[in-house]
Parts: sequence; structure tokens; C-alpha cells
Amino acid sequence: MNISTEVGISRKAFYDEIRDINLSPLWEALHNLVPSKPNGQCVPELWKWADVAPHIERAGRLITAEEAVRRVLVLENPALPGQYSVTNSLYAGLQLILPGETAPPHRHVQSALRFIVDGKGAYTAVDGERTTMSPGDFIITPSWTWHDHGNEGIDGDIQPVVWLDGLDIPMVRFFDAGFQESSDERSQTVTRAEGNSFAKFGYNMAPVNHRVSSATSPIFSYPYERTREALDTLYRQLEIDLWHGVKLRYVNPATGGWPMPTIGTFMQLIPRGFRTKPFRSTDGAVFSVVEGKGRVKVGEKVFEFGPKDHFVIPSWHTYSFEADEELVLFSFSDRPVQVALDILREERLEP
Ligand code: GTQ
Repeated sequence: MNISTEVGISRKAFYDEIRDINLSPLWEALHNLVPSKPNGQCVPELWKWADVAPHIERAGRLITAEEAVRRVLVLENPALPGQYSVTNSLYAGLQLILPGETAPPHRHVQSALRFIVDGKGAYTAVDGERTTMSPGDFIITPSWTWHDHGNEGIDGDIQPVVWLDGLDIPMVRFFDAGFQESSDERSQTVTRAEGNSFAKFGYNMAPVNHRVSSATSPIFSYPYERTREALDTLYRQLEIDLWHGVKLRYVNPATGGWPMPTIGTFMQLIPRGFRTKPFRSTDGAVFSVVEGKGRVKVGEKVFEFGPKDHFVIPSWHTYSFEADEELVLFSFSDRPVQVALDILREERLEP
């Protein structure tokens, strides 16, 4: 290599020349590539149920679940238009299934969670077992498992059902590791009775010869009733964190780890009149409001919210809650991945 001072060429001309052979000067971009703190483009956003629900109903008139395969309105971060992403790593959408409809079986590498928002009595089936949905339930579709959805109602009561889908679609896209298969069947054959996996793993017990063979929890529905009871008991025992209220993470009972390998899920209770101290972390999160009314301050923005509203807090944005009524909030983030990569940071701030 001949390193002598090059004269008579501007840096700009140099950059233009080397671009032709797919080279780029790091020094023009170093501060962005290796930032002093997270500098993503994602912005906080709020989706009010009152604004969204009429359009979900319209989607229900426009296309059937069967034709759409999955009839979903995607919650897109306003700073990531056309990317079908709510943060850089996460996808969120609201899926509608009307009485009598089916959404046909398929399987994909992406892991999915369902958090039931409105209505009850729809089901999702995973690997031959169905679970019936009620508001506040957290349901898992593990990577590469056959799944389909339907709505036959419950006890003769049949109503439209809407749930929040949370998937790791952007992560799988980032790794370029996506595979998918569709089935010709209308719905998969039921091979196990409803409640089978919950009986095996939902009571702090497990089949005597169980060996962990999957990165995903063997429980596929975490019913709201139990989650709510745990939060309520802890609240009455005054185990209240000043930054989070009473906040629990869902666990895989077979490992103690996260229920899903790529997505962490949480439920928290914030007592009426409580104001949480400001907090920030590198795992941006999507929130679904289950109960109560209040507001979240995120940076300079304030979102007033109530039941069935959704909002996103991006990475490293400082936020705090105020509860006008007792709040119950579900959330999900990419925390398991950041923990595995040893890059998660969080900070409990003082007001
Ligand atoms: O229910 O399988 O929101 O495959 C996006 C992709 C839901 C699903 C979504 C999917 C599904």
C-alpha cells in the first residue's frame, strides 16, 4: 500500500469515487453508528380504542377472516411508515374474528402473543389444543407451531372478539430467517382437550417425566383471573414499587425464564391516585390498558388513556404514570433478547 498525502482531491469527490465500489468512510457516520445513547427514530404513540374500534368494525365488513387469513389492523409507529413495526424489533396489531368465522391454520418462525382486548368466546388452537379467550388473557403461539383461530362463542353467547397480536416479525426480518407454511384445512384437528396444558403446567407442577425441550412456555394461556388475583393480593400487602406500582413478569413454569424466547410480557397494577417515579429502559414496550383511567408522561408528551387503549414507549424514553383510577396495564417488549445479549439498561430516576 502506498500511503502518501493525496493532493488535489476533495473529501466529497473521494466519497463519491469509492461509493462506486461500495465503500463508505466510517468517520462521517461513527457518532451515529456508535451513539453515546440510544438514538432510534421511534416515537411514542397512543391508539385510543374509540378511534380504532370503528375501523376494526369496518375491516370486518370489508373482508372475511378466511379471505384475509389474518384480519388485523397493524399498529405502526408513525416514525416507521410502511414497516409494519411498532418499534424497531416488535410488531403489534389488533385482530378481529367475528362470530362463526375461522382463520385458517398456518405456522411460521415468528413467535406470537395474543392479549385479549374486547369480547370473549373466540378460540385459538395450537398443536391440537384449543383455548377459549376472555379479556385480559395472555396466550402464546410458539415459533413453528400450527395455529388457527375461530369464534364459536361460549355458553351460547357469541360476540366479535378483538385481541392484540404481538410478534417478533421485525427481529426475524432483521435476521432474514423467516419461513412459513399454510395448511389447506379450514381448522386443525383437535387432539387434546381444552385445559390439558394448563392442568399439566399451570399449578406449579409438571408431568413427572417432563424435560424442557422448547424455548417457549408449555402453558399457552395465562388467564386474567389469576394474574389479577396476584396483583390484587400484592397490592393489599402493600408491595408497591415506586417506579412500577405492583409489576409482575409472566414466567415459563418449566424454566423460571421468559414464556417466549424473544418477547417479555408483564402485567402491572398502579393504585388509584398513585404517581410512579420516572423510569427508562432500553426495551421499548407496547402497553394495553386493561382497567382504569390515567395518563402517561413520556418526554414532553402526555397520553390520557382508558380501557382498551394502546400506546408505545420507545427505547430510553423517560416515562411515568398517574392513576386517576386503579390501573391494570399489560405490556410486552424485547427484554429477553436484550438480556441474552447483555445489553439491557434501565434507570430509575428521581422526579
Ligand atoms: O395470527 O398468525 O397479527 O401470522 C400477524 C401475523 C397475526 C397470526 C398477526 C400472523 C398472525
